[in-house]
Amino acid sequence: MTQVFEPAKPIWCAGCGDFGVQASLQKALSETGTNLNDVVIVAGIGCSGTIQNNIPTYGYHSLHGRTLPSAIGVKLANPKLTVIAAGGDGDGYAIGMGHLIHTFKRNPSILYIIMNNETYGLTKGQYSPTSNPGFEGNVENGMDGILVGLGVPSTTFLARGFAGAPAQLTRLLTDGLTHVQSGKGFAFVEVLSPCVTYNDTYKLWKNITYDVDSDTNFNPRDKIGSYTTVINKREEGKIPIGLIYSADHPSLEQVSVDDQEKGPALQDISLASNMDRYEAVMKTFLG
Ligand SMILES: Cc1ncc(C[n+]2csc(CCOP(=O)(O)OP(=O)(O)O)c2C)c(N)n1
Ligand code: SF4
Ligand SMILES: [Mg+2]
Repeated sequence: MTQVFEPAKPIWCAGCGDFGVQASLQKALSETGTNLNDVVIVAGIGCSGTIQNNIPTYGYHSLHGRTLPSAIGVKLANPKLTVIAAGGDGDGYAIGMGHLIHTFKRNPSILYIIMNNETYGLTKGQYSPTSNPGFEGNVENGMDGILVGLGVPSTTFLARGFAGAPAQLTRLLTDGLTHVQSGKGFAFVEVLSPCVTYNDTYKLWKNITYDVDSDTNFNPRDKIGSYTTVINKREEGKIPIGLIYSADHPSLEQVSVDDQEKGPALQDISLASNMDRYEAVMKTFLG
């Protein structure tokens, strides 16, 4: 008997930016003609990570900060899947930061969405790596994930959207999906997604976002120009949004999976079918 997965109802507070992220992601999946049976969403721990319960794709709720290594494992096992990793700024920029840098470096064709609300929403509003000084006793300046991505030579796709600008967000997620579905590598989309309960930033972000997509002098293929714009706008107190950088570099699955049409998850790995190879391996151990 075929069992059909019924998506859950979102558990987010009314007005949470994550509703906008989910709506835009669902539109982007539809606009790219993606078959939801071929999608796996690997989610982090946090309010944002519950997105994987609400969309009728395959889903995996990972450990806190471990979305990217889990998502890379799924992609390498079956490169034909569309793999989406999703989580919060705490998940991706605090406990998961080491994985983020190495994922830029490895360039697997995975779409990664960080829902940045500049706080740990699920654990009731502590400061996070992106929080401003003064928020909940924070004394440190916030970091910018886009600048981290620009610092890694093999980065291929960097964008930032805003839950309060849904048309642009849908376009960025559509472009990110197209990037990963063409096997071009890692597509990183940070979304400014306000936490209305612990850090309501809708009005502030509406005023301080700077849209590079509307700047006719801005070229996302020019790395130095992207760097300069992000740094200069940050110094002016603005947050750049839009497609910030795109480049070409071989993807992880291109350089590491022998047969992308038939990744390890699709091969017959039973002992009976692989006895010759098993015996050959054992001979190398036993001499
Ligand atoms: C290993 C581990 N450390 C800490 C926690 C507690 N914890 C759960 S969610 C979270 C942070 C959530 O913030 P974020 O990732 O920004 O997601 P949001 O809820 O804001 O969407 C923390 C610290 C945990 N679950 N596991
Ligand atoms: S606590 Fe904040 S991040 Fe979590 S669901 Fe509510 S508004 Fe969204
Ligand atoms: Mg958060």
